[in-house]
Amino acid sequence: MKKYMLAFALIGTLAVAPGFAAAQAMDPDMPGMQHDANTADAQGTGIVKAIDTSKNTVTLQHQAIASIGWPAMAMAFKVASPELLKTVKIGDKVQFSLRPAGMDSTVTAIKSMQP
Ligand SMILES: [Cu+2]
Repeated sequence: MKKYMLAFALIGTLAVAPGFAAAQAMDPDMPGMQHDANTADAQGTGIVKAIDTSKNTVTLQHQAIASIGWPAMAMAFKVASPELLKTVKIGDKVQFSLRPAGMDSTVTAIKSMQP
């Protein structure tokens, strides 16, 4: 009896392992995984409240961003490139693109809107 149970246990392990490995290998290609930042960027609008070139951040009073479920708020964002901070000034109304990651979200593009 013990021999049979061991055999079943081994067969069970062998049957499950390949499926588990395949599922893990497929994860990066599953829809909804945001491994390609460009296609996942959210769009927002807001007003520039502060610019910090030493920390590479811009503080935005932004409108709600429905696509990622964010309410309107003021917060500091890292910018993808220091060059982005040169294109806007405090008080500007801006459109921006965002790579969403909670409080670590990064602004990937920003431009002043025409008044
Ligand atoms: Cu925010």
